[in-house]
Amino acid sequence: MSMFCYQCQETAGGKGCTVRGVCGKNEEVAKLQDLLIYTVKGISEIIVKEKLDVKSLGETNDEVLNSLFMTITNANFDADSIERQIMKMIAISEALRDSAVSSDLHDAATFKASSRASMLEKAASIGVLATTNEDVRSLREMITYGVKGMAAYAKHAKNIGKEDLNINAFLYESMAAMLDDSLTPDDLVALTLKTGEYGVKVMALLDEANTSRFGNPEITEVDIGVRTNPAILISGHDMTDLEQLLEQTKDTGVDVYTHSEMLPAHYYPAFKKYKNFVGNYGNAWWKQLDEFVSFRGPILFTTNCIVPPRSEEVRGRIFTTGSSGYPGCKHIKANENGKKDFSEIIALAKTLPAPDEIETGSIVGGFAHNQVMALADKVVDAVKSGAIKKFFVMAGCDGRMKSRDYYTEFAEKLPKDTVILTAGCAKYRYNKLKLGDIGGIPRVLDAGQCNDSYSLAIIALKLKEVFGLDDINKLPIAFNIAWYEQKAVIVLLALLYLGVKNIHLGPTLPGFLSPNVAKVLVEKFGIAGVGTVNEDIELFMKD
Ligand code: SF4
Ligand code: SF3
Repeated sequence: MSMFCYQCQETAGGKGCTVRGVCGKNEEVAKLQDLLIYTVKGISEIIVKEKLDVKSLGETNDEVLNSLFMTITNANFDADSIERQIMKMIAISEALRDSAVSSDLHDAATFKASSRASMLEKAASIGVLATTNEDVRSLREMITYGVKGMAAYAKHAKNIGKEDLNINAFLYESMAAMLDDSLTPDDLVALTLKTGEYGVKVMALLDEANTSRFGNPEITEVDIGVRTNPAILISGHDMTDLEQLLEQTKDTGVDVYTHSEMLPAHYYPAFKKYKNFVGNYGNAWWKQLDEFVSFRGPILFTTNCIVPPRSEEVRGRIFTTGSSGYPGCKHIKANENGKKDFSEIIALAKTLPAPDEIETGSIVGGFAHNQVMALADKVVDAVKSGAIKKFFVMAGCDGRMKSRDYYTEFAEKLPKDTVILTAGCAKYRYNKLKLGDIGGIPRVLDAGQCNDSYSLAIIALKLKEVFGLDDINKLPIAFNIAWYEQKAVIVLLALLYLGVKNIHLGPTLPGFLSPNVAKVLVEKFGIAGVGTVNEDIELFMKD
């Protein structure tokens, strides 16, 4: 077996990618990513064993977040940049080790590599399958994937200047624990829940970062058509990249459109002042192969999800920044003050045609916690009067599997007295359907990006309080979540930590769940997969 990865929903056969990733990740990149995670574990062990003060570890904190983020599905396919990051991490661990007193450090904390070949050789023995007990492996990987999602959100918050060092400390604690063979499955189940606890904290931190810098999301109609100016498409999740791009393009005659997970940027008041911030182009990430062709202008990836481009022409228009990367695509780095120079992208845009129109009209979103609270009386009245029978949290990711048509059909067939609460790119399965409203409340309320699932949890907790309930599970809210990559894992663990039971997870259950671990999730939390649309709606409406 040349590689092994089962971190995302599209893993081959639902079991693991062993030759090449369904995502397009090749063996070399997969192995280098495994090794990068190994360096994170080693550094974490030194920090934990030596009781180093996280406050004094500025650069290490940042590079560890970056390393974890680089290994998220569809974020970085560039072997060279992953190799450079491994070298950086080895240098960091050497520096930390020089002052260490512990003599029993794990191999992950002490290994060195000087060439790509030695890295690949090492990687062959330290990957996922190096943990032979399948339940321990399953729990270790679930925690690691949750931590990757946590790191991504922490990095976005840090880019806005917000940091909670307790989160960084937990990250070291959990990643060091991945090397500890004395931990039992029960210990690891407890650590999984603790990961969820920190998942809530990191999403709260990012919410605070976004809203304090860009204002509270508000109800917004976002245009999905095009204008006639040349334009740049921005994808991924990082708002600070968008902010800089808008500043640099504002008087240039170049328009800016969002793609996929960047759509919710339109809901923030701070971006509304830019006249060249036109609208959203296209759909969820996996449709980019066609949509980037018709967009015609440059595309800037700030994070996942990148799909390997089909043609050189499109590849030549793709730029990456932050933790993302793709071989042959220009990577824009920040300077020491965090500033990025996008002039090359803007210059390229000016030489290219305006986007082809692929649809017209608009979509509405911006229902994050503050906006929904402003409508709270209306919402509560609608529930009390019976106009709204049930809410369906359908947050999460989208993906290319045909079986995800389930979510479109589910949204279409839901009774008219129900409201969908969504966040993440899962929304593209139903956000352009004409599902109507209930007394002025739209039947699809989009809170924002996947991290804004936090808003949905806040809304649920608020409703619990308003209705005087002692248990979140007594609310008329059902959870039918779609997952794809590791940010969805941290969202899921956060919901479990908040006590949410009976979450349905689809379109398939994670390949990384061993039968015993899946059993624990079913018995302890009532986690279930999805069935047919009709059966599921009947089941949900019965509870
Ligand atoms: Fe396979 Fe997903 Fe891993 Fe890519 S990220 S190699 S598709 S499991
Ligand atoms: Fe989507 Fe990649 Fe998960 Fe942020 S953009 S939700 S899949």
